Amino acid sequence: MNFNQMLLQKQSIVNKRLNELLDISGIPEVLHNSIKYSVEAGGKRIRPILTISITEALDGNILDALDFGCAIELIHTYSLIHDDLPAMDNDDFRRGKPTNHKVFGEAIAILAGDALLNFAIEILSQKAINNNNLNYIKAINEIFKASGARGMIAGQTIDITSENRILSLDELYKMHSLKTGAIIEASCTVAAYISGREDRLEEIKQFSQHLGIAFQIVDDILDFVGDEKKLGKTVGKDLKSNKATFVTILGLDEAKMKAQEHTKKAIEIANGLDKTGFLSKLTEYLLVREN
Ligand code: GRG
Repeated sequence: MNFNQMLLQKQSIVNKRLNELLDISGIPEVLHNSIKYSVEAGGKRIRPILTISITEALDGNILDALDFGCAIELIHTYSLIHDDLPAMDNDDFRRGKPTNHKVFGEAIAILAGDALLNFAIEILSQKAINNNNLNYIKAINEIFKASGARGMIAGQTIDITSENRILSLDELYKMHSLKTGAIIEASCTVAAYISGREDRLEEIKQFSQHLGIAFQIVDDILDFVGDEKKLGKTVGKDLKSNKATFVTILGLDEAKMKAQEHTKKAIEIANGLDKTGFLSKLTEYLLVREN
């Protein structure tokens, strides 16, 4: 199997498991539809694929890693639903489809995001109970530290409160390392806990930090270039609002160079982590992706 086939296979495994996890009774119909609408709207499933791939490389339990990764994907989806709300980024499209609040209204979109976060906690705590495993509790702790007020929510707060002020490059790094980087890092580090390989934690952290920065720089570049395939974004919005991005601060060429540098460093570490080469190819794919 080549890399693209492996990626598609992993995406389809994640999608199937997400489907099963969300096939629950007892939820008001409109809420269930709203949750499924956003989870099934697509997405690259990068975070769960990182969790599964690193766990595989460390000889950990892949099925448990799949559930950890899917729970992280639910948290990611909640963050996107809330980020799109009029009170936040006020976006009409996400993943090429109308945003959740455009279809279901703001109140249901807020509740769907809340429900997704709570589902994630339910799925993960059930895993820890079933396995009676302290390492799983440590992994859960990492995930919610990363998504909470000292992680993703801190980053989102910095982003929102700095709207009328241009951030410096250091501030931009800091904001993104919290807003996007923390969850990407947790998607990777949980693999060390699931596999009982805390000895690899530092290496995985280094890998995920380079990957997270490269990922965000590429996101800014794609936004800037306004690729036609990127239907879910308002092209040029950041430029019009004078918002700092890696492209507005560094310029397009230097931003591309920085993304390449961080990708190169991530790949060097990935080669030591995963002998199959999938992780380094995934890292390369994130650099050259078109959405
Ligand atoms: C509302 C608490 C709260 C937080 C929102 C992550 C986030 C914080 C906002 C998303 C804003 C954004 C578009 C950031 C750029 C990087 C990013 C996270 C892109 C989307 O992630 P992908 O590319 O998306 O993995 P898919 O659709 O593939 O899942």
